[in-house]
Amino acid sequence: MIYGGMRSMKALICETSDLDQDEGIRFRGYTIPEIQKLLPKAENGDQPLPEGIWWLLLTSEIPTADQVQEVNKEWVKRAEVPEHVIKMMKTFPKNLHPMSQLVSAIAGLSSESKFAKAYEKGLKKIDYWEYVYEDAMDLLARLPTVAAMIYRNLYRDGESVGGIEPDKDWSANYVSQLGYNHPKFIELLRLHLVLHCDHEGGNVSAHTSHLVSSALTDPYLSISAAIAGLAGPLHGSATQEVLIFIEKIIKDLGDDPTENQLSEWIWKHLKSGQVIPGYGHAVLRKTDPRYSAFREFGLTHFSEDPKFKLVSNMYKIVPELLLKQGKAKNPWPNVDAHSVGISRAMGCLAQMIWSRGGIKYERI
Ligand code: FAM
Repeated sequence: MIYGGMRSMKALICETSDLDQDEGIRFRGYTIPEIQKLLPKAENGDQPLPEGIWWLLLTSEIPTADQVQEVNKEWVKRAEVPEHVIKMMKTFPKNLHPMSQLVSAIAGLSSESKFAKAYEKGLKKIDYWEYVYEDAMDLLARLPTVAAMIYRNLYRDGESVGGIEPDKDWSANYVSQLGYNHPKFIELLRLHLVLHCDHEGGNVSAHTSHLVSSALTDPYLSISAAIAGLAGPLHGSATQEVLIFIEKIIKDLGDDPTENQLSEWIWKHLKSGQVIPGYGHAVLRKTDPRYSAFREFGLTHFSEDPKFKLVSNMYKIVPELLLKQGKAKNPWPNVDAHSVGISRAMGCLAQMIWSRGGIKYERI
């Protein structure tokens, strides 16, 4: 089992979510459709606000609209990014991958860690979780601005991201800092940030932050380590791999290939020994319900988009080809087949706060 990557070895406790191989993820016991129904939405919005999933992961209670407002007000108050991190990000070269930039920027933010400062002054064990909570709130408040700065530095010639607008929620602020404002994009980002937030404790990014923070490394450095794990093409960067994969198909076959053309192209790709990004999973043995939620959103809002239709056709073709190849235990799409670091920080930090309530230094 160790050589096989410790698949299904029960070795971790996770308070915040539970992953069943046939049903998929439950956040504090709630399925994705339940979350979409029960969590507060923005005015005229149809997707849950990420501030609400953060409340749920931390407390196991469905928040009221006022409580969600409270979270957002706190994040608006705490959103300022220190000058030395902004300066550092401006020096990054264009060939430094955005995930490498995010890892460095979050590590640079550890100058602000209230946990590290309190620990130096003799913080009592019983109080660890409170300072991890403070750092978690400060980091989540700052992440969208950091991510938007990286995006603007790389793809918009370093244009200013602008300030945080107090009357906007976390997602709406993030979208405008990226330089967009389409209401459907804001809704899609809300869904994205909720669905990617947590996936139990055994995946690479969640386990990395759990392991690193068990040494009482501050939350900023622990999340920086987690994002390094998330940067792996078999994990979070599979989303980028999927985009590259789709662009390659479009380059070779155009954006409306027949099912036969698509099948032949993908089979050739498989036989070349490469993986099909966005398919398979180490635990799931069914279609990832996060994929289904994104697919629903696409069918509702942009069913005629050529790339959406191509992804839909892959859903008809890829499982059969993976079964035909006979290696993958799960031939179905995972979340990346449709859409990551900002959101996963919520789950890692919520687990970290609970772990500092009593889980010790990990040493296997
Ligand atoms: N395309 C081609 N081959 C695949 C495959 C895929 N989508 N999924 C699994 N396989 C292969 C796998 O490489 C292994 O081959 P070898 O025996 O030659 O090493 C074989 O099938 C058995 O693998 P498995 O036990 O079914 O899956 P694992 O638990 O080893 O790996 C994944 C799970 C996710 C790493 C694997 O499915 C994969 O590489 N998928 C493509 C990359 C991807 O989409 N990753 C994102 C996963 C997502 F959930 C996330 O973490 N965000």
